[in-house]
Amino acid sequence: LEPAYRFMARVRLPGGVLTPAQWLKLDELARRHAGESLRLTTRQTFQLHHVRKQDLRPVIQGLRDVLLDTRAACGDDTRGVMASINPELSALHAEVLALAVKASNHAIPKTGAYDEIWYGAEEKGAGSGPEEPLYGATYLPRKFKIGFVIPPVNDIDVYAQDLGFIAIAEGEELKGFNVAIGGGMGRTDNAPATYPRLASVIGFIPKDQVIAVCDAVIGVQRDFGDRVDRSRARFKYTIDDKGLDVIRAQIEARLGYALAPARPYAFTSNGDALGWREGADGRWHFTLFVQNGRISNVGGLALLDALRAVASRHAGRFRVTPNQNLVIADIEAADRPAMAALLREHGLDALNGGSGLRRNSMACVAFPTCGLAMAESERYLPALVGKIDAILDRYGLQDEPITIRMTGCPNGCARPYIAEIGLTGRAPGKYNLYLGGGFHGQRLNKMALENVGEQAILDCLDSALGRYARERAPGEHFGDFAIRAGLVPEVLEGRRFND
Ligand code: SRM
Ligand code: SF4
Repeated sequence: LEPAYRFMARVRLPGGVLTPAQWLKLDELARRHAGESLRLTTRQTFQLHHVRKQDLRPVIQGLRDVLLDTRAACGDDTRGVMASINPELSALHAEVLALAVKASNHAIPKTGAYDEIWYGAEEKGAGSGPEEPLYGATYLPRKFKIGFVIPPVNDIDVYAQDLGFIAIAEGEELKGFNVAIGGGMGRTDNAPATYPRLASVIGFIPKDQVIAVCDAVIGVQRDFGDRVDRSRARFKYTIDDKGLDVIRAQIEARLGYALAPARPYAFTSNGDALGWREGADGRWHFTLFVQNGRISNVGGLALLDALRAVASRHAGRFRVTPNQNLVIADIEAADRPAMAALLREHGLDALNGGSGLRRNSMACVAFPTCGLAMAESERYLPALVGKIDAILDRYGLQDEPITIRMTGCPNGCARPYIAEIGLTGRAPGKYNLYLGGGFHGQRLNKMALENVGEQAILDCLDSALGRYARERAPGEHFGDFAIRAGLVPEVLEGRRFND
Protein backbone atom coordinates (compact mmCIF):
# COMPACT_ATOMS: atom_id res chain seq x y z
CA LEU A 1 0.00 0.00 0.00
CA GLU A 2 1.34 3.52 -0.76
CA PRO A 3 -0.04 7.01 -0.08
CA ALA A 4 -2.69 8.27 -2.54
CA TYR A 5 -0.29 10.49 -4.51
CA ARG A 6 -1.92 13.08 -6.74
CA PHE A 7 -0.28 15.06 -9.52
CA MET A 8 -0.77 18.02 -11.82
CA ALA A 9 -0.34 17.40 -15.56
CA ARG A 10 0.50 20.40 -17.76
CA VAL A 11 -0.11 20.08 -21.49
CA ARG A 12 2.34 21.40 -24.11
CA LEU A 13 0.32 23.61 -26.42
CA PRO A 14 2.54 26.09 -28.28
CA GLY A 15 0.67 29.31 -29.02
CA GLY A 16 -2.41 27.99 -27.19
CA VAL A 17 -4.20 26.73 -30.32
CA LEU A 18 -6.23 23.49 -30.28
CA THR A 19 -8.98 21.76 -32.22
CA PRO A 20 -12.48 20.89 -30.95
CA ALA A 21 -11.48 17.19 -31.01
CA GLN A 22 -8.57 18.00 -28.70
CA TRP A 23 -10.90 19.99 -26.46
CA LEU A 24 -13.32 17.08 -26.20
CA LYS A 25 -10.48 14.73 -25.24
CA LEU A 26 -9.28 17.15 -22.54
CA ASP A 27 -12.86 17.40 -21.29
CA GLU A 28 -13.10 13.61 -21.16
CA LEU A 29 -9.79 13.27 -19.29
CA ALA A 30 -10.79 16.02 -16.86
CA ARG A 31 -14.08 14.31 -16.08
CA ARG A 32 -12.53 10.88 -15.69
CA HIS A 33 -9.20 11.62 -14.02
CA ALA A 34 -8.86 15.26 -12.91
CA GLY A 35 -11.67 16.24 -10.56
CA GLU A 36 -13.98 17.42 -13.37
CA SER A 37 -11.98 20.57 -13.87
CA LEU A 38 -9.65 22.10 -16.47
CA ARG A 39 -7.39 25.06 -15.78
CA LEU A 40 -6.24 27.50 -18.46
CA THR A 41 -2.80 28.85 -17.58
CA THR A 42 -0.97 32.14 -17.97
CA ARG A 43 1.19 30.46 -20.64
CA GLN A 44 -1.75 29.49 -22.84
CA THR A 45 -2.19 25.87 -21.97
CA PHE A 46 -4.16 23.45 -19.78
CA GLN A 47 -3.44 21.97 -16.42
CA LEU A 48 -5.20 18.90 -15.09
CA HIS A 49 -5.13 18.78 -11.30
CA HIS A 50 -5.76 15.97 -8.81
CA VAL A 51 -4.57 13.23 -11.18
CA ARG A 52 -3.97 10.05 -9.17
CA LYS A 53 -0.61 8.38 -9.70
CA GLN A 54 -2.15 5.34 -11.37
CA ASP A 55 -4.07 7.65 -13.74
CA LEU A 56 -1.03 9.52 -15.04
CA ARG A 57 -0.30 7.09 -17.87
CA PRO A 58 -3.92 6.93 -19.08
CA VAL A 59 -4.01 10.74 -19.04
CA ILE A 60 -0.74 11.15 -20.98
CA GLN A 61 -1.72 8.38 -23.42
CA GLY A 62 -5.12 10.04 -23.84
CA LEU A 63 -3.35 13.26 -24.75
CA ARG A 64 -1.22 11.35 -27.28
CA ASP A 65 -4.43 10.10 -28.94
CA VAL A 66 -5.13 13.70 -29.98
CA LEU A 67 -1.48 14.56 -30.74
CA LEU A 68 -0.83 16.38 -27.47
CA ASP A 69 1.89 15.77 -24.89
CA THR A 70 3.38 17.18 -21.71
CA ARG A 71 6.99 17.37 -22.93
CA ALA A 72 9.03 20.24 -21.46
CA ALA A 73 5.98 21.62 -19.68
CA CYS A 74 8.21 21.51 -16.57
CA GLY A 75 11.93 21.06 -15.91
CA ASP A 76 15.18 22.86 -16.63
CA ASP A 77 14.47 23.22 -20.32
CA THR A 78 12.46 25.50 -22.59
CA ARG A 79 8.89 25.66 -21.38
CA GLY A 80 5.65 26.21 -23.28
CA VAL A 81 6.22 28.62 -26.18
CA MET A 82 3.72 31.46 -26.27
CA ALA A 83 2.28 33.37 -29.23
CA SER A 84 -0.07 36.34 -29.51
CA ILE A 85 -3.72 35.52 -30.11
CA ASN A 86 -4.47 38.47 -32.41
CA PRO A 87 -7.81 37.59 -34.03
CA GLU A 88 -7.78 40.45 -36.54
CA LEU A 89 -4.58 39.64 -38.42
CA SER A 90 -5.31 36.15 -39.68
CA ALA A 91 -2.34 35.48 -41.98
CA LEU A 92 0.18 37.09 -39.64
CA HIS A 93 -1.19 35.11 -36.71
CA ALA A 94 -0.91 31.87 -38.69
CA GLU A 95 2.70 32.58 -39.69
CA VAL A 96 3.80 33.57 -36.18
CA LEU A 97 1.96 30.59 -34.67
CA ALA A 98 3.75 28.24 -37.08
CA LEU A 99 7.09 29.65 -35.92
CA ALA A 100 6.07 29.23 -32.26
CA VAL A 101 5.19 25.57 -32.92
CA LYS A 102 8.47 25.10 -34.80
CA ALA A 103 10.45 26.66 -31.94
CA SER A 104 8.67 24.45 -29.41
CA ASN A 105 9.25 21.26 -31.43
CA HIS A 106 12.86 22.26 -31.93
CA ALA A 107 13.55 23.04 -28.28
CA ILE A 108 11.88 20.11 -26.52
CA PRO A 109 14.23 17.42 -25.22
CA LYS A 110 14.73 14.65 -27.75
CA THR A 111 15.15 11.83 -25.23
CA GLY A 112 13.23 8.62 -25.84
CA ALA A 113 12.65 8.29 -22.10
CA TYR A 114 9.34 10.17 -22.27
CA ASP A 115 7.88 7.69 -24.77
CA GLU A 116 9.30 4.77 -22.86
CA ILE A 117 7.92 5.85 -19.48
CA TRP A 118 4.52 7.15 -20.52
CA TYR A 119 3.62 5.30 -23.70
CA GLY A 120 5.12 1.92 -22.91
CA ALA A 121 7.90 -0.44 -23.87
CA GLU A 122 6.74 -0.87 -27.45
CA GLU A 123 7.87 2.68 -28.22
CA LYS A 124 11.22 2.29 -26.51
CA GLY A 125 14.00 4.24 -28.14
CA ALA A 126 11.75 6.52 -30.18
CA GLY A 127 13.97 9.48 -29.29
CA SER A 128 17.41 10.37 -30.52
CA GLY A 129 19.43 8.70 -27.78
CA PRO A 130 21.16 9.67 -24.57
CA GLU A 131 22.79 12.91 -25.75
CA GLU A 132 20.54 15.95 -26.14
CA PRO A 133 21.54 18.08 -29.16
CA LEU A 134 20.60 21.36 -27.47
CA TYR A 135 20.83 20.51 -23.79
CA GLY A 136 23.85 18.21 -23.65
CA ALA A 137 24.20 16.01 -20.61
CA THR A 138 23.16 18.60 -18.00
CA TYR A 139 20.24 20.49 -19.57
CA LEU A 140 19.87 24.18 -18.59
CA PRO A 141 20.61 25.77 -15.21
CA ARG A 142 16.90 26.59 -14.86
CA LYS A 143 13.60 26.86 -16.79
CA PHE A 144 13.73 28.98 -19.97
CA LYS A 145 10.71 30.70 -21.55
CA ILE A 146 10.15 31.77 -25.16
CA GLY A 147 7.32 33.88 -26.56
CA PHE A 148 6.26 35.50 -29.85
CA VAL A 149 4.26 38.72 -29.75
CA ILE A 150 2.40 40.61 -32.47
CA PRO A 151 2.18 44.35 -31.66
CA PRO A 152 0.17 46.36 -30.79
CA VAL A 153 -1.18 43.90 -28.17
CA ASN A 154 1.48 42.64 -25.76
CA ASP A 155 -0.79 39.83 -24.58
CA ILE A 156 2.07 37.39 -23.99
CA ASP A 157 3.95 39.95 -21.82
CA VAL A 158 7.02 39.70 -23.99
CA TYR A 159 9.13 41.53 -21.42
CA ALA A 160 8.55 38.66 -18.98
CA GLN A 161 10.08 36.05 -21.33
CA ASP A 162 13.67 34.79 -21.22
CA LEU A 163 13.62 35.10 -25.02
CA GLY A 164 10.96 37.18 -26.74
CA PHE A 165 10.35 37.67 -30.45
CA ILE A 166 8.50 40.90 -31.30
CA ALA A 167 6.96 40.58 -34.77
CA ILE A 168 7.79 43.39 -37.17
CA ALA A 169 5.27 43.40 -40.00
CA GLU A 170 4.06 45.61 -42.79
CA GLY A 171 0.32 44.98 -42.86
CA GLU A 172 0.05 41.21 -42.74
CA GLU A 173 3.53 40.67 -44.18
CA LEU A 174 5.98 39.43 -41.55
CA LYS A 175 9.42 41.02 -42.00
CA GLY A 176 11.18 39.59 -38.98
CA PHE A 177 11.46 40.06 -35.24
CA ASN A 178 13.04 42.30 -32.67
CA VAL A 179 14.73 40.05 -30.13
CA ALA A 180 14.25 40.66 -26.40
CA ILE A 181 16.22 38.74 -23.77
CA GLY A 182 16.30 38.33 -20.02
CA GLY A 183 12.75 38.84 -18.78
CA GLY A 184 11.46 37.03 -15.71
CA MET A 185 9.20 37.50 -12.72
CA GLY A 186 10.29 35.13 -9.95
CA ARG A 187 11.73 36.52 -6.73
CA THR A 188 11.93 35.59 -3.08
CA ASP A 189 10.76 37.77 -0.18
CA ASN A 190 13.60 39.14 1.94
CA ALA A 191 16.18 38.01 -0.65
CA PRO A 192 17.18 41.28 -2.37
CA ALA A 193 19.50 39.50 -4.81
CA THR A 194 16.36 38.09 -6.47
CA TYR A 195 14.09 40.37 -8.48
CA PRO A 196 11.77 40.57 -11.49
CA ARG A 197 13.38 41.93 -14.64
CA LEU A 198 12.00 43.21 -17.94
CA ALA A 199 13.56 41.79 -21.09
CA SER A 200 16.05 43.99 -22.98
CA VAL A 201 15.55 44.46 -26.73
CA ILE A 202 18.91 43.70 -28.40
CA GLY A 203 18.26 43.89 -32.14
CA PHE A 204 16.34 42.76 -35.22
CA ILE A 205 16.53 39.48 -37.12
CA PRO A 206 14.92 38.27 -40.36
CA LYS A 207 12.20 35.67 -39.79
CA ASP A 208 14.30 32.78 -41.12
CA GLN A 209 16.72 33.28 -38.22
CA VAL A 210 14.32 32.35 -35.42
CA ILE A 211 15.62 28.84 -34.78
CA ALA A 212 19.26 29.93 -35.08
CA VAL A 213 18.59 32.68 -32.52
CA CYS A 214 16.86 30.19 -30.19
CA ASP A 215 19.93 27.94 -30.36
CA ALA A 216 22.36 30.82 -29.81
CA VAL A 217 20.50 32.39 -26.87
CA ILE A 218 19.65 29.12 -25.15
CA GLY A 219 23.26 27.99 -25.70
CA VAL A 220 24.61 31.12 -23.99
CA GLN A 221 22.39 30.55 -20.94
CA ARG A 222 23.29 26.84 -20.92
CA ASP A 223 27.01 27.67 -20.90
CA PHE A 224 27.07 30.81 -18.70
CA GLY A 225 24.07 30.40 -16.35
CA ASP A 226 24.63 29.95 -12.61
CA ARG A 227 24.59 26.24 -11.78
CA VAL A 228 25.51 26.75 -8.12
CA ASP A 229 22.82 29.04 -6.69
CA ARG A 230 19.43 27.91 -7.99
CA SER A 231 17.72 31.09 -6.80
CA ARG A 232 19.90 33.06 -9.25
CA ALA A 233 20.06 30.56 -12.11
CA ARG A 234 17.59 32.24 -14.47
CA PHE A 235 18.87 33.96 -17.62
CA LYS A 236 17.99 37.43 -16.26
CA TYR A 237 20.68 37.09 -13.59
CA THR A 238 23.22 35.74 -16.10
CA ILE A 239 22.67 38.90 -18.14
CA ASP A 240 22.90 41.29 -15.18
CA ASP A 241 25.93 39.49 -13.71
CA LYS A 242 27.94 39.22 -16.95
CA GLY A 243 26.64 42.42 -18.57
CA LEU A 244 24.19 42.82 -21.46
CA ASP A 245 26.99 43.70 -23.91
CA VAL A 246 28.95 40.55 -23.05
CA ILE A 247 25.87 38.37 -23.50
CA ARG A 248 24.92 40.06 -26.77
CA ALA A 249 28.48 39.53 -28.06
CA GLN A 250 28.28 35.85 -27.12
CA ILE A 251 24.97 35.48 -28.96
CA GLU A 252 26.36 37.25 -32.04
CA ALA A 253 29.51 35.10 -32.00
CA ARG A 254 27.37 31.96 -32.04
CA LEU A 255 25.18 33.36 -34.83
CA GLY A 256 28.23 34.46 -36.83
CA TYR A 257 26.84 37.95 -37.49
CA ALA A 258 25.94 41.15 -35.65
CA LEU A 259 22.28 41.78 -34.93
CA ALA A 260 20.70 44.62 -36.92
CA PRO A 261 19.32 47.59 -34.92
CA ALA A 262 15.87 46.99 -33.44
CA ARG A 263 13.01 48.32 -35.57
CA PRO A 264 10.24 50.60 -34.24
CA TYR A 265 7.10 49.04 -32.74
CA ALA A 266 4.46 50.07 -30.22
CA PHE A 267 2.25 48.26 -27.72
CA THR A 268 -1.08 49.56 -26.46
CA SER A 269 -2.21 46.92 -23.93
CA ASN A 270 -1.45 43.45 -22.61
CA GLY A 271 -5.06 42.36 -22.15
CA ASP A 272 -7.60 40.57 -24.33
CA ALA A 273 -10.30 42.37 -26.30
CA LEU A 274 -13.37 40.38 -25.23
CA GLY A 275 -16.35 39.54 -27.45
CA TRP A 276 -16.69 39.26 -31.23
CA ARG A 277 -13.89 40.24 -33.62
CA GLU A 278 -13.63 39.73 -37.37
CA GLY A 279 -10.39 38.45 -38.90
CA ALA A 280 -8.90 39.79 -42.12
CA ASP A 281 -10.01 36.57 -43.82
CA GLY A 282 -13.70 37.23 -42.91
CA ARG A 283 -13.89 34.58 -40.20
CA TRP A 284 -15.10 35.48 -36.71
CA HIS A 285 -13.64 35.00 -33.25
CA PHE A 286 -15.33 35.23 -29.84
CA THR A 287 -13.08 35.91 -26.84
CA LEU A 288 -14.62 34.65 -23.62
CA PHE A 289 -13.61 35.86 -20.16
CA VAL A 290 -12.77 32.82 -18.02
CA GLN A 291 -12.19 33.97 -14.46
CA ASN A 292 -8.64 32.92 -13.55
CA GLY A 293 -8.82 30.22 -16.22
CA ARG A 294 -10.87 27.80 -14.11
CA ILE A 295 -13.28 25.63 -16.10
CA SER A 296 -15.55 23.44 -13.98
CA ASN A 297 -19.22 22.96 -13.20
CA VAL A 298 -18.84 24.39 -9.70
CA GLY A 299 -20.36 27.81 -8.97
CA GLY A 300 -23.14 29.62 -10.76
CA LEU A 301 -22.38 28.38 -14.26
CA ALA A 302 -21.70 24.87 -15.61
CA LEU A 303 -18.74 26.10 -17.68
CA LEU A 304 -17.24 22.67 -18.32
CA ASP A 305 -20.56 21.44 -19.74
CA ALA A 306 -21.12 24.64 -21.70
CA LEU A 307 -17.72 24.47 -23.40
CA ARG A 308 -18.19 20.79 -24.18
CA ALA A 309 -21.41 21.78 -25.98
CA VAL A 310 -19.51 24.48 -27.87
CA ALA A 311 -16.69 22.07 -28.80
CA SER A 312 -19.23 19.53 -30.06
CA ARG A 313 -20.68 22.06 -32.50
CA HIS A 314 -17.61 24.17 -33.33
CA ALA A 315 -15.95 23.70 -36.72
CA GLY A 316 -13.05 26.12 -36.16
CA ARG A 317 -10.41 26.08 -33.46
CA PHE A 318 -9.87 27.33 -29.90
CA ARG A 319 -7.12 29.65 -28.71
CA VAL A 320 -6.13 29.84 -25.07
CA THR A 321 -5.03 33.40 -24.32
CA PRO A 322 -2.05 34.40 -22.13
CA ASN A 323 -4.61 36.09 -19.85
CA GLN A 324 -6.26 32.74 -19.01
CA ASN A 325 -9.17 33.46 -21.35
CA LEU A 326 -10.47 31.50 -24.32
CA VAL A 327 -11.07 32.41 -27.96
CA ILE A 328 -13.64 30.38 -29.88
CA ALA A 329 -11.84 31.02 -33.13
CA ASP A 330 -12.22 30.69 -36.89
CA ILE A 331 -16.00 30.75 -37.09
CA GLU A 332 -17.30 31.08 -40.66
CA ALA A 333 -19.57 34.12 -41.08
CA ALA A 334 -22.51 31.85 -41.93
CA ASP A 335 -22.04 29.93 -38.64
CA ARG A 336 -21.81 32.99 -36.42
CA PRO A 337 -25.56 33.34 -35.60
CA ALA A 338 -25.77 29.68 -34.48
CA MET A 339 -22.64 30.07 -32.32
CA ALA A 340 -23.97 33.30 -30.82
CA ALA A 341 -27.24 31.53 -29.95
CA LEU A 342 -25.32 28.66 -28.34
CA LEU A 343 -23.24 31.07 -26.26
CA ARG A 344 -26.42 32.82 -25.11
CA GLU A 345 -28.19 29.54 -24.35
CA HIS A 346 -25.37 28.55 -21.98
CA GLY A 347 -24.98 32.00 -20.45
CA LEU A 348 -21.45 32.37 -21.79
CA ASP A 349 -21.89 35.81 -23.36
CA ALA A 350 -22.75 37.19 -19.89
CA LEU A 351 -19.27 36.26 -18.59
CA ASN A 352 -17.76 39.19 -20.46
CA GLY A 353 -19.83 41.78 -18.59
CA GLY A 354 -17.52 42.48 -15.62
CA SER A 355 -15.85 45.77 -14.71
CA GLY A 356 -12.74 46.97 -16.51
CA LEU A 357 -10.76 45.72 -13.50
CA ARG A 358 -12.26 42.22 -13.55
CA ARG A 359 -11.81 41.90 -17.30
CA ASN A 360 -8.11 42.63 -16.76
CA SER A 361 -7.60 40.42 -13.72
CA MET A 362 -5.48 37.28 -13.37
CA ALA A 363 -4.66 35.03 -10.46
CA CYS A 364 -2.35 32.05 -10.18
CA VAL A 365 -3.61 28.71 -8.91
CA ALA A 366 -2.17 28.78 -5.34
CA PHE A 367 -4.22 26.81 -2.78
CA PRO A 368 -5.27 24.03 -2.65
CA THR A 369 -2.97 22.42 -5.23
CA CYS A 370 0.19 24.53 -5.34
CA GLY A 371 2.75 23.33 -2.83
CA LEU A 372 4.50 26.72 -2.84
CA ALA A 373 1.43 28.84 -2.01
CA MET A 374 1.52 31.00 1.11
CA ALA A 375 -1.86 32.67 0.58
CA GLU A 376 -5.04 32.20 -1.48
CA SER A 377 -5.08 33.54 -5.02
CA GLU A 378 -7.44 31.97 -7.60
CA ARG A 379 -10.10 31.35 -4.94
CA TYR A 380 -9.80 34.84 -3.41
CA LEU A 381 -9.19 37.36 -6.19
CA PRO A 382 -12.76 37.24 -7.59
CA ALA A 383 -14.18 38.33 -4.21
CA LEU A 384 -11.51 41.00 -3.71
CA VAL A 385 -12.20 42.41 -7.18
CA GLY A 386 -15.88 42.62 -6.18
CA LYS A 387 -14.88 44.81 -3.20
CA ILE A 388 -12.60 46.99 -5.34
CA ASP A 389 -15.43 47.25 -7.91
CA ALA A 390 -17.54 48.95 -5.22
CA ILE A 391 -14.77 51.57 -4.85
CA LEU A 392 -14.52 51.96 -8.65
CA ASP A 393 -18.29 52.44 -8.84
CA ARG A 394 -18.12 55.27 -6.31
CA TYR A 395 -15.50 57.05 -8.41
CA GLY A 396 -17.15 56.36 -11.78
CA LEU A 397 -14.25 54.11 -12.84
CA GLN A 398 -16.14 50.83 -13.36
CA ASP A 399 -15.34 50.60 -17.07
CA GLU A 400 -11.74 51.82 -16.79
CA PRO A 401 -9.36 49.04 -17.88
CA ILE A 402 -6.95 48.50 -14.97
CA THR A 403 -4.71 45.44 -14.71
CA ILE A 404 -4.76 43.55 -11.39
CA ARG A 405 -2.83 40.34 -10.82
CA MET A 406 -2.51 38.20 -7.72
CA THR A 407 -0.24 35.32 -6.83
CA GLY A 408 -0.13 33.17 -3.72
CA CYS A 409 3.64 33.59 -3.34
CA PRO A 410 6.44 35.76 -4.77
CA ASN A 411 7.21 33.39 -7.67
CA GLY A 412 4.96 35.50 -9.86
CA CYS A 413 3.07 32.92 -11.94
CA ALA A 414 0.40 35.48 -12.94
CA ARG A 415 3.14 38.02 -13.82
CA PRO A 416 2.07 40.33 -10.95
CA TYR A 417 5.12 42.62 -11.03
CA ILE A 418 4.02 44.25 -14.28
CA ALA A 419 0.39 44.78 -13.24
CA GLU A 420 -0.95 48.22 -12.39
CA ILE A 421 -2.15 46.61 -9.14
CA GLY A 422 -0.09 43.59 -8.05
CA LEU A 423 -0.63 41.38 -5.01
CA THR A 424 1.64 38.58 -3.87
CA GLY A 425 0.89 36.30 -0.92
CA ARG A 426 3.00 36.36 2.25
CA ALA A 427 0.82 34.31 4.65
CA PRO A 428 -2.85 33.32 4.87
CA GLY A 429 -4.80 36.56 4.33
CA LYS A 430 -1.63 38.66 3.97
CA TYR A 431 -0.21 40.18 0.78
CA ASN A 432 2.34 42.64 -0.54
CA LEU A 433 0.60 45.34 -2.59
CA TYR A 434 2.40 46.75 -5.64
CA LEU A 435 1.37 49.78 -7.71
CA GLY A 436 2.59 51.54 -10.83
CA GLY A 437 3.09 48.73 -13.37
CA GLY A 438 2.76 49.61 -17.05
CA PHE A 439 -0.62 49.02 -18.72
CA HIS A 440 1.00 47.15 -21.58
CA GLY A 441 3.61 45.38 -19.50
CA GLN A 442 6.37 47.91 -20.17
CA ARG A 443 7.19 48.88 -16.56
CA LEU A 444 7.69 47.03 -13.29
CA ASN A 445 5.55 48.09 -10.36
CA LYS A 446 6.81 48.93 -6.86
CA MET A 447 5.78 47.76 -3.41
CA ALA A 448 3.33 50.16 -1.75
CA LEU A 449 2.40 48.04 1.29
CA GLU A 450 4.11 45.00 2.76
CA ASN A 451 2.44 41.95 4.31
CA VAL A 452 -1.00 43.50 4.88
CA GLY A 453 -4.58 42.21 5.08
CA GLU A 454 -7.67 43.02 3.05
CA GLN A 455 -8.74 46.19 4.86
CA ALA A 456 -5.35 47.84 4.43
CA ILE A 457 -5.37 46.90 0.73
CA LEU A 458 -8.84 48.35 0.23
CA ASP A 459 -8.01 51.54 2.17
CA CYS A 460 -4.89 52.12 0.09
CA LEU A 461 -6.71 51.47 -3.18
CA ASP A 462 -9.64 53.68 -2.12
CA SER A 463 -7.32 56.59 -1.61
CA ALA A 464 -5.25 55.91 -4.76
CA LEU A 465 -8.26 55.35 -7.03
CA GLY A 466 -10.03 58.39 -5.59
CA ARG A 467 -7.06 60.56 -6.49
CA TYR A 468 -6.87 58.88 -9.92
CA ALA A 469 -10.51 59.72 -10.61
CA ARG A 470 -10.01 63.36 -9.62
CA GLU A 471 -6.53 64.13 -10.88
CA ARG A 472 -5.82 61.93 -13.89
CA ALA A 473 -4.90 63.39 -17.26
CA PRO A 474 -7.10 62.44 -20.25
CA GLY A 475 -6.35 58.85 -21.31
CA GLU A 476 -3.87 58.36 -18.46
CA HIS A 477 -3.66 54.78 -17.17
CA PHE A 478 -3.77 54.06 -13.45
CA GLY A 479 -0.21 52.69 -13.40
CA ASP A 480 1.16 55.81 -15.08
CA PHE A 481 -0.81 58.01 -12.69
CA ALA A 482 0.56 56.13 -9.68
CA ILE A 483 4.08 57.07 -10.78
CA ARG A 484 3.27 60.67 -11.78
CA ALA A 485 1.40 61.30 -8.52
CA GLY A 486 4.27 59.86 -6.49
CA LEU A 487 2.21 57.03 -4.96
CA VAL A 488 5.27 54.83 -5.60
CA PRO A 489 8.66 55.60 -7.19
CA GLU A 490 9.28 54.40 -10.74
CA VAL A 491 11.39 51.24 -11.02
CA LEU A 492 13.73 51.75 -13.96
CA GLU A 493 15.43 48.35 -13.88
CA GLY A 494 14.94 45.01 -12.15
CA ARG A 495 18.05 45.38 -10.00
CA ARG A 496 16.43 48.43 -8.37
CA PHE A 497 13.10 46.67 -7.65
CA ASN A 498 13.93 46.00 -3.99
CA ASP A 499 15.49 49.41 -3.20
FE1 SRM B 1 4.63 29.07 -12.29
C1 SRM B 1 6.27 27.12 -10.10
C2 SRM B 1 1.79 27.40 -11.72
C3 SRM B 1 3.31 30.49 -15.03
C4 SRM B 1 7.08 31.45 -12.18
N1 SRM B 1 4.14 27.46 -11.15
C5 SRM B 1 4.98 26.76 -10.35
C6 SRM B 1 4.29 25.48 -9.83
C7 SRM B 1 4.60 24.36 -10.78
C8 SRM B 1 4.62 25.12 -8.37
C9 SRM B 1 5.75 24.19 -8.11
O1 SRM B 1 6.85 24.32 -8.70
O2 SRM B 1 5.59 23.32 -7.26
C10 SRM B 1 2.82 25.96 -9.91
C11 SRM B 1 1.75 24.86 -10.04
C12 SRM B 1 0.51 25.27 -9.27
C13 SRM B 1 -0.66 24.38 -9.45
O3 SRM B 1 -1.18 23.86 -8.43
O4 SRM B 1 -1.12 24.20 -10.57
C14 SRM B 1 2.90 26.98 -11.00
N2 SRM B 1 2.91 28.87 -13.26
C15 SRM B 1 1.81 28.21 -12.81
C16 SRM B 1 0.59 28.52 -13.66
C17 SRM B 1 -0.37 27.35 -13.79
C18 SRM B 1 -0.11 29.75 -13.08
C19 SRM B 1 -1.52 29.99 -13.57
O5 SRM B 1 -2.35 30.24 -12.70
O6 SRM B 1 -1.77 29.97 -14.77
C20 SRM B 1 1.30 28.94 -14.96
C21 SRM B 1 1.57 27.77 -15.88
C22 SRM B 1 2.36 28.18 -17.05
C23 SRM B 1 2.44 27.14 -18.14
O7 SRM B 1 1.40 26.82 -18.70
O8 SRM B 1 3.56 26.71 -18.45
C24 SRM B 1 2.61 29.48 -14.41
N3 SRM B 1 5.16 30.62 -13.47
C25 SRM B 1 4.41 31.12 -14.49
C26 SRM B 1 4.91 32.41 -14.88
C27 SRM B 1 4.31 33.30 -15.95
C28 SRM B 1 4.95 33.10 -17.29
O9 SRM B 1 5.72 32.16 -17.48
O10 SRM B 1 4.68 33.90 -18.18
C29 SRM B 1 5.99 32.68 -14.05
C30 SRM B 1 6.80 34.01 -14.01
C31 SRM B 1 7.70 34.16 -15.16
C32 SRM B 1 9.04 33.57 -14.87
O11 SRM B 1 9.21 32.36 -15.05
O12 SRM B 1 9.92 34.32 -14.40
C33 SRM B 1 6.14 31.55 -13.17
N4 SRM B 1 6.42 29.21 -11.34
C34 SRM B 1 7.24 30.31 -11.37
C35 SRM B 1 8.31 30.11 -10.44
C36 SRM B 1 9.46 31.12 -10.14
C37 SRM B 1 10.56 30.98 -11.12
C38 SRM B 1 11.74 31.84 -10.76
O13 SRM B 1 12.45 32.28 -11.67
O14 SRM B 1 12.01 32.07 -9.58
C39 SRM B 1 8.09 28.86 -9.84
C40 SRM B 1 8.96 28.17 -8.76
C41 SRM B 1 10.21 27.61 -9.31
O15 SRM B 1 10.46 27.51 -10.51
O16 SRM B 1 11.06 27.26 -8.47
C42 SRM B 1 6.88 28.33 -10.41
FE1 SF4 C 1 2.06 28.57 -6.71
FE2 SF4 C 1 3.39 30.78 -6.17
FE3 SF4 C 1 3.02 30.05 -8.71
FE4 SF4 C 1 0.97 30.91 -7.31
S1 SF4 C 1 2.80 32.13 -7.81
S2 SF4 C 1 0.98 29.06 -8.59
S3 SF4 C 1 1.41 30.18 -5.27
S4 SF4 C 1 4.23 28.97 -7.23
